[in-house]
Amino acid sequence: MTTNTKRISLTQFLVEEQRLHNTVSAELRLLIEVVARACKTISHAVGKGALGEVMGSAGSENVQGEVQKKLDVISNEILLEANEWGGHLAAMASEEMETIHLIPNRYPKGEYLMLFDPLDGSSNIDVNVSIGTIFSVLKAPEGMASPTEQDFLQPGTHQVAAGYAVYGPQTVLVLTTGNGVNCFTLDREMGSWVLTQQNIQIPADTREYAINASNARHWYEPVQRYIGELLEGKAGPRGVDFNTRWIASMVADVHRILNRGGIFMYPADAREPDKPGKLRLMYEANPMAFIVEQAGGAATNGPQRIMEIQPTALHQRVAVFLGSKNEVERVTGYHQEA
Ligand code: FBP
Ligand code: AFP
Repeated sequence: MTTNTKRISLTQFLVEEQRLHNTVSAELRLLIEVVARACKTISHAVGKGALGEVMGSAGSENVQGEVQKKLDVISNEILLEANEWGGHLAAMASEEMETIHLIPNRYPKGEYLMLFDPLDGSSNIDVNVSIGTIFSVLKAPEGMASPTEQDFLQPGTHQVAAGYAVYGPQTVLVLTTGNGVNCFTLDREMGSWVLTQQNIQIPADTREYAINASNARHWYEPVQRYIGELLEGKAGPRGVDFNTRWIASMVADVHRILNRGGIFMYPADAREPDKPGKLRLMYEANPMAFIVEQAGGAATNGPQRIMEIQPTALHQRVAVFLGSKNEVERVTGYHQEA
């Protein structure tokens, strides 16, 4: 990984990506720039906190029956508005909306579909802990007249771009177009994204893991076995002590792992046997899996590679194990044995 690069803007970076890789079209480049601009606006709203009347509940529920925070709703609107008019998208889907959002007839339509979680880490919004935005871009099927939900149900391997923004002590944007992973930091004075980390690589080994341990009594055997080993520390099979890190914002936990390794887990558990985990395949797991794999890591739902799952519903949930390759392979092996 290279740090402290000379000052390269997101625009310059994307223009160069377009020249180098035929997978990055002018439309895709402009789409990413629009998303990045929307993330800047969300960052500004998040930064205002109590001064901006953006805190607290919006008094509504999303399709999953979760209480929406004002910032969830504001961020969703910012992303929809920013991306409607550019002509790059055929339709959008959001974790906060029941069904897909078509581009209004007054605007031209493009060849891409975008899915997003406008504000990830809801429980941290009101307590000034890092939160973020996650997005995933797919190609719309060729010859499609008007997009339907079915057009979005493509496996993660079909993603042409994915990224996330973290609104933390700094605002950063992490991006992949399938050619490695790069990170941009928001220069708040200049209002521009500056390339600050190039070709990020996740170490294959780690001594850090992230899981909500309060659910331990509900975990299935492969997770019990794996975490049991980590807790044994020096006496366990790895002969080293492990450290827990759980921020409860997937964006922030993944960002830490991207920077110094680790394994993030949100398993399915015995509380609701029909519910395969908490996180959403299309808005959270697929884009994060794409980023993590592009950074040399791995991502599975236990037995299977996340990006190869054929989605069956827009808001489908999935178990998630991602990060440092050797640890993900180990816990994946335990699921396959079971
Ligand atoms: P939201 O979409 O409601 O924010 O849920 C996703 C999430 O906040 C993840 O970012 C995070 O990893 C996880 O839920 C935290 O879950 P828990 O509340 O069990 O710690
Ligand atoms: P520092 O002063 O080195 O940051 O340590 C304090 C602290 O980071 C505190 O803020 C945390 O609650 C705690 O340490 C975390 O400790 P673990 O490393 O044991 O999780």
